[in-house]
Amino acid sequence: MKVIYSEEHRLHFPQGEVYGGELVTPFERPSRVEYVLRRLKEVGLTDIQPPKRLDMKSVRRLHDPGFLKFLETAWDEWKAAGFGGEIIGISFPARRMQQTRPPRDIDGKAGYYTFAAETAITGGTWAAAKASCAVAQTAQSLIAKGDRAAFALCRPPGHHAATDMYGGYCFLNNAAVAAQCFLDQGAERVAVLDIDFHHGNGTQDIFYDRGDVLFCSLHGRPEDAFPYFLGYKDETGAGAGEGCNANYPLPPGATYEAWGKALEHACRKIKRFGPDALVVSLGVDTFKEDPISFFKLESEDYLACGARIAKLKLPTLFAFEGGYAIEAVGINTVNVLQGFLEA
Ligand code: SP5
Ligand code: ZN
Repeated sequence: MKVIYSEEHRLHFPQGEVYGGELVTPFERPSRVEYVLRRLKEVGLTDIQPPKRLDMKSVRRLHDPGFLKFLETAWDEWKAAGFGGEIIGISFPARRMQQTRPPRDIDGKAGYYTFAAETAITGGTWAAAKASCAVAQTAQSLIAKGDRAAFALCRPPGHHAATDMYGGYCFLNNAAVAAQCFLDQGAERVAVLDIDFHHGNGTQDIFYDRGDVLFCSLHGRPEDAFPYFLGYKDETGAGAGEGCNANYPLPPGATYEAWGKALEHACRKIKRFGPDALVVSLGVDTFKEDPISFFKLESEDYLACGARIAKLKLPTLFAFEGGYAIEAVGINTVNVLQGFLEA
């Protein structure tokens, strides 16, 4: 299995994340990727290639033009406004407020285009987000050309990024863009399986009313877990997409016993959908020692998870998402890939 990776991820390293009312070093930090790279090398997955140039066409197909312009220009506008820190939206268009008029003011615009204030934007964020998305696109093209599977070592992650909102450490939805690329190149149907601890609200949002993408997400139930406001079981899709969205919210403390059952259910649903390709949003914040999550998966469980995914016998793109128990992130992520390869 080839691995696609860009060093440009390092351009995105905010100093602060709002957590418990304090600014802390972000959980989503560059060293996460170093641990994955180290583990890949340890197990002999050494075919690691840089991405080709980003194709903005598929990005524009899924993300709003005003949102993309915002990501591109936000830092300059923030500096021009005289602010000394990183961009953190703090005012949001909440209930009964205008949600369709982006303000001119950069402070207002930041709030307009985000849904979670923990995610800061810095001078290098846009370049890193584009490189991360290019990583996913390049992995997709390897599979389109016949590879059975590929690992897109994306950073920053993507599954929280909606059509016109960033947050949850995500800016561009790498997995969604990869899925769209498969469709643009002739696939009839694509499935996205999201096994990150958090609900993939962005991916759900992007494909909610479409019948050509099945989205399945296993995650901490919204009553208790970020992003809180989406990810319930009764969200099943709309219009042509009715029945093409499946959420598996699970309670605190879930081990592989419950989680694996949900995975089994999702995999059967994917099989019935009959997709031409599978995109896996691969987060390992389901691990028992993750500092911001509440599932209790063990490192060996990730081998079983990868093996189950392999049984689908689909061309499979793994896109890296979350996972913050830094030192175990490498082992757990690569265990999914090894479980897949050895099945
Ligand atoms: C890609 C990804 O995994 N994004 C996750 C973003 C989560 N950010 C919000 C974290 C809030 C955590 N609250 C934890 C409470 C612990 N008791
Ligand atoms: Zn996550």
